[in-house]
Amino acid sequence: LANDDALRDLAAAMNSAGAGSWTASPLVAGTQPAGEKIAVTNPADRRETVGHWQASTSADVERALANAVAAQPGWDATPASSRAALLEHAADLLEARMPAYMAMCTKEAGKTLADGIAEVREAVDFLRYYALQAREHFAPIALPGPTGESNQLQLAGRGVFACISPWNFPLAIFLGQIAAALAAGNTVIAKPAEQTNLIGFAAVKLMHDAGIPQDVLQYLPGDGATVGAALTRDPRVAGVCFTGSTETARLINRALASREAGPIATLIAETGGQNAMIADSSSLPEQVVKDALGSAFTSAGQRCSAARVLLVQDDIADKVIGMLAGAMAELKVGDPGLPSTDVGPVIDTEAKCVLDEHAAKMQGSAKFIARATLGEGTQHGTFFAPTAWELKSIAELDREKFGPALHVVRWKADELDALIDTINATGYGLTLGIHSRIDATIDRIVARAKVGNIYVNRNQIGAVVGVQPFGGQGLSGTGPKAGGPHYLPRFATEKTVTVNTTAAGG
Ligand code: TXE
Repeated sequence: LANDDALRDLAAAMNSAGAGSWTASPLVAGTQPAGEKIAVTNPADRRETVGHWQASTSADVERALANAVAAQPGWDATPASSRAALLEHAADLLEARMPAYMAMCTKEAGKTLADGIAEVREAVDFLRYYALQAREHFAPIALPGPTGESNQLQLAGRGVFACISPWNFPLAIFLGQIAAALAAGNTVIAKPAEQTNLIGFAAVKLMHDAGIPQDVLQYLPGDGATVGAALTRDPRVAGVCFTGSTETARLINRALASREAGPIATLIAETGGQNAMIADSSSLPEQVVKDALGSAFTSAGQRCSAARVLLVQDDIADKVIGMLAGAMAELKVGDPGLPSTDVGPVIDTEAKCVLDEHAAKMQGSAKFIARATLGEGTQHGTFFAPTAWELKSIAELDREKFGPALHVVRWKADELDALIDTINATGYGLTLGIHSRIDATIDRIVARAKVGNIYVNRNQIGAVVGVQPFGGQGLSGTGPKAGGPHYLPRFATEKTVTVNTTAAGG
């Protein structure tokens, strides 16, 4: 985290970044927005209007698709190095405009300053990484072959990609999806989550400012069930890149499969998790508590990588639970725009209701451990105080609770394999934390667990682009991993060109 002075400077810059006057509308080449204006309120104080957005009409969707189809061959023919240069320019612009984008992350998505910084940085990293990948993958590959023949493998764009993204990383995931699809030679129609239209609009504007043509990248804010569904059922869409809930990924899969015309579309989906952190009796309780707290409550628990269940071996469980309760009492929950705040609001009223209902259910069935205190001025926002309960088994949890709710389960030495099997049996396979100082135990868990990202003796959170490719398996996603070397090729088609070099002119 930056030091307090740096955060204060950023906060000051953010406050002059125009909150209240932000607007968002569809960005479709050749059209003027016509939809009704809808107010956007601040999750930390629902009385504050931070801007307005206009939903896309069906005419916008139609025009965007026609534009995207027409523009794709030209974009695909643009050298990969030129496409990469535009993405790199966008990364430079984003860095230069950081305070304004952080301000939007705070005012529209309720992000703390630390989360806002991380969000902008990750978006910059995605832009640069996929630019690098485009330069690397899109150079033709010469393949060995018999004398008298040359063989070459080339990559090309698939066509039109719909990028459908969530609200929890409204800049990083949103721009990451777009950057990968564009880098690979596709034209893109981007649909943000309903909760973060202002950030999505500003991100697409930035890409246009960087030189991405307006018909190559278009922006369609609107409901998933209308705008999102219209895109996924349209035969002109060759691929969908989606991050969000497992249920929506299934709906999109079904929509793509039931199309009777158009290409067999590609779906790249990254979905939720039911993530566990395992701590055995050799682990350091201080480290376990610090990492469990960081993983479960950073970003108000609204990260797909967040630990939802802390599984502690019984002989250190009392100590860990006691320390956890003590640490939770220190958490500062409140205005995300203040440098001292650890945990901000959850995204909307619906998310808060789901968490309140979960808390009511836990009250009847689980043992209460601790609840953080809500700070001053939180009564008008959608806040849920970070809370921890003790359960008898991980199987008591039904689906992922996307917020600052942590569950602790004790286990005995002879139960380790069964424990991993129970985690695997949830069907999700996103992240897993291991705290142990015994190499054989770590290796045993790593080998048996069916998950995408494993974190050993460290904070189980996020991933560094290009260093820790991120993504799950099973109910958690299709792969390939975002920010990894295999991601970009999935957005492309392969062409093998075989030439008889002995023929006249060959
Ligand atoms: O996701 P949705 P929500 C998980 C997490 C959370 C849950 C719900 O468990 O509690 O998802 O979040 C668009 N056709 N994650 O409700 O509904 C929608 O408009 C096409 C995990 O926000 O799946 C939005 O743009 N598109 C996660 C996007 O899908 C449709 C991040 C996601 O919305 C559509 C966020 C349809 N029929 C939530 N219906 C992670 N892995 O980080 C909706 N959409």
